Amino acid sequence: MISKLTELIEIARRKPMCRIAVAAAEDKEVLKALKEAVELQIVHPILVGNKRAIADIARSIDFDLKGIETIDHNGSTSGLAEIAVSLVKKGEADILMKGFLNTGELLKAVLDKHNGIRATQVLSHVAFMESPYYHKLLGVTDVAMNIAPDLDTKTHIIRNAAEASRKLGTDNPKVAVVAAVETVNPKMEATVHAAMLKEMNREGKLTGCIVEGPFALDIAVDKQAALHKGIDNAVAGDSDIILVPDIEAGNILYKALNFLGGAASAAIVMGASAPIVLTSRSDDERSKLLSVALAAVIR
Ligand code: COD
Repeated sequence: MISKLTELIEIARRKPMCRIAVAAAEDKEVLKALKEAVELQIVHPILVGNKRAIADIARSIDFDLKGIETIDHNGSTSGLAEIAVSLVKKGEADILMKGFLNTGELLKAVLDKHNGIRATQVLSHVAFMESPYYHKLLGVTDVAMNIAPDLDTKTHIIRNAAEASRKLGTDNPKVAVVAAVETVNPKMEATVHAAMLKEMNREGKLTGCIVEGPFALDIAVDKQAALHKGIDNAVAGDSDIILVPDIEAGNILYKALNFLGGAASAAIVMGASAPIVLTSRSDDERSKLLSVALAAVIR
């Protein structure tokens, strides 16, 4: 079981190098992360974007692009996303990475009915967080793709995150479905969904993980807080994955952990024919490198 994000780099280095298609590669943090990933022999990039801008940034960070393919595209960012996605579709790349473009634009190209790379019913994002205040990696899902998932979509989000967690070595990940409270309140949809997801898990309709909830966040991550509230089960205080109610709650939790909580993170989108590195534009180079390593480990 992986407990520190840096282990991802060690594991990725032991695997054969993979090819990564980067949409809108003209981004300093993206290129810095790729430079390091190349030096560590984790990936071989194919850069898509404005060739001159890419070359200028590469020069400024001493990234030697010799032997690295750059596909020059100066048109729309949606066209650029389509080119990067097509490289994965044609089997010329093993990982897709978002550079300096809008998340929605890349995801639309990924989901396109004819030219996209959708491989399962629902694609979803999972971020693995390493917090100084938690005893293991914590998967948080979905903080970046599914906006307001219904119950069925949440089952797929759990499946995708659990699959990622299993690939990191946690056989039967513990999933906490979080809400504002730990009791079911019909006026709070997240609590109703949590109870239903737990029931589906008990009935064998949602397998490969242990689902509990509704939990307030403290119960999911702090055993003492859970015991104090009279909740004692395998998931309380020892969650591997947190399922958030919607993108707003998730994105705020993710950024609070990163910017206020001293956490490090690695994140990908699961459910496409290749893992997608989809870090936020404000994520630093380290987070981007860790996400590339995560994708290389999971693919
Ligand atoms: N998985 C599989 N198929 C999907 C998914 C999904 N998660 N989402 C939509 N689809 C399919 C639909 O079934 C439909 O067939 C087609 O795609 C279009 O569906 P729409 O019209 O709902 O989707 P879009 O193209 O308007 O938007 C999809 C996005 C993923 C772009 C959208 O949900 C989105 O903008 N998400 C938030 C992205 C974002 O801004 N993140 C910011 C945080 S970094």
